[in-house]
Amino acid sequence: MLVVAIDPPVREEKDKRIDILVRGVDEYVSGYKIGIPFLLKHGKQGIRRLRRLTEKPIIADLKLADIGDIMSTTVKHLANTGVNAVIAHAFVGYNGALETLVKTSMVTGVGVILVASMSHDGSREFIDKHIDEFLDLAVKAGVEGIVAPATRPNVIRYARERLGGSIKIYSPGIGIQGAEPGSALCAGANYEIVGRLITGSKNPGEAAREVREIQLKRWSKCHHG
Ligand code: BMP
Repeated sequence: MLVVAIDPPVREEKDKRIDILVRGVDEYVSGYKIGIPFLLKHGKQGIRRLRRLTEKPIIADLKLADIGDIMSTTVKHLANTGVNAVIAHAFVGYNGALETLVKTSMVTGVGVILVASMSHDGSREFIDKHIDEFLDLAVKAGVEGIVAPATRPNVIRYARERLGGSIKIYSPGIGIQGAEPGSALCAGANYEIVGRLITGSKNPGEAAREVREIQLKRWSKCHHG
């Protein structure tokens, strides 16, 4: 239900910070999402260290958007680090791009999550205008999940209706970006991605526990009245 985004931690003072963060939040989370800042700062060694700290899934949010061969090579570099999935943009299309990425994913076991819509306002300028095509592409490519924004729950509801139940929805935008914990889950998301609300807290473990508690309360309210 809760995926922590480590971008890296905002309050990071020393490398030890990641160890402290993971030890504090691990029991409350379903997985971790690491971004390009994490990779640039800590490298593949950092991902391997994170892998040793947790058994939960790790998503590499590289927002891949390239020709298939380059995306495939990138995933092969990540495959031996313990990463479980990568995030890619949908707008690159299937032929010569996502088709190759998905084939590599089958060989390496690194799943693919596609960006169907984003949490910032500018997503409406271009990305959201193509949401139908992106959702169809997610089904055609057989990806494991999509990203849809907690900041616009109507987009999550639309995606859930169109996708049915088999593709997971990962939803960022909780906390600092304005959405309430649990609101995306109520709209049909499987996971809420939360970064700074937890990583920027003095006590990340306590922050994660609180987010989880609010998620559960809201979720049980919207499902059982
Ligand atoms: P935060 O909870 O601190 O706002 O972080 C949100 C995380 O989700 C960041 O890692 C960001 O890269 C990611 N994200 C997002 O905010 N909006 C999107 O549409 C897609 C994302 O991956």
